[in-house]
Amino acid sequence: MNNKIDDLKKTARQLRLDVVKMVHYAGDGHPGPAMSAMDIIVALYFNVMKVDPNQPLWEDRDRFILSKGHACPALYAALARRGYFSIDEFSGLRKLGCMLQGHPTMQRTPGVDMTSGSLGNGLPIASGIAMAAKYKKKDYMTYVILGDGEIQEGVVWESAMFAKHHRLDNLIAFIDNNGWQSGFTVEECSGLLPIKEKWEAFGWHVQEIDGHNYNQILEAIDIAKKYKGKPSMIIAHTIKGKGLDYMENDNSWHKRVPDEAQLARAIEILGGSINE
Ligand SMILES: Cc1ncc(C[n+]2csc(CCOP(=O)(O)OP(=O)(O)O)c2C)c(N)n1
Repeated sequence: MNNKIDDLKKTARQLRLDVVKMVHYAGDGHPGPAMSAMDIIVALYFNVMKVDPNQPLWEDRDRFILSKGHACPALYAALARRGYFSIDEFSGLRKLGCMLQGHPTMQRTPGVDMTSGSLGNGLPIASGIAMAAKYKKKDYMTYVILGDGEIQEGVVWESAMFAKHHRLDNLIAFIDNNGWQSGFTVEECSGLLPIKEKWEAFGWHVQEIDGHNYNQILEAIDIAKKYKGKPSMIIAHTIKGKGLDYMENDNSWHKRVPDEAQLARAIEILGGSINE
């Protein structure tokens, strides 16, 4: 168990540095949101999900939707390090015609199961994919990560009702509960709180975890997979910018570019090198 967790932590350090490099070279992007979702993405791609990077469209694969699509450098780093495409693609982030667009684009990037970026659409589509699995008697799971600010979108709650009504226990959603949205805290912007009670009221099986603790992430997924008759929501308490001292909980990093010194500091903190 400990080796497994150590490996995941090591992978997450590498992927966090990938994000810093990608955004630095692109001169644009959302590093803070990528860092808060990173440990869930690493747990899914490097321990949990049944996928085959050589067959990105394999019918029986588990599906993943990054509904908060602006955090896509984290997903791109995971897909590349998992073997879907070369890390050479990182230098093309956000460039016209390149594989790695500013938001996930399923027609362009191998391994991306849904085009996202317009907030709110991930859970509706994930629910449809999970429903399709039920109809086709397939046993793949569908995973989706939502932002806490994102769940202000009305369509999220429409799909919450749908998934409960159709007993989609093959659907596991996460809320990346970092407390922030683009400008302010979620609390300042809306009457969203309390989040847990709302999902319970919508009939979901709900768990609350530390979204940077791999034991808790893996255990919650295990429990959710075994729970029958309801879709699962895992509310993951996270830190925006997690992993870098200058970025943690500083929401100016929602969309901001690390300079040369900040890239060097990231290498110092996370290990690795500029060329790996
Ligand atoms: C429909 C829609 N409205 C607005 C935006 C612009 N936008 C991009 S990120 C963001 C904040 C999202 O906050 P949250 O879901 O909490 O994610 P975080 O970045 O804090 O992890 C907004 C409003 C968008 N992408 N889509």
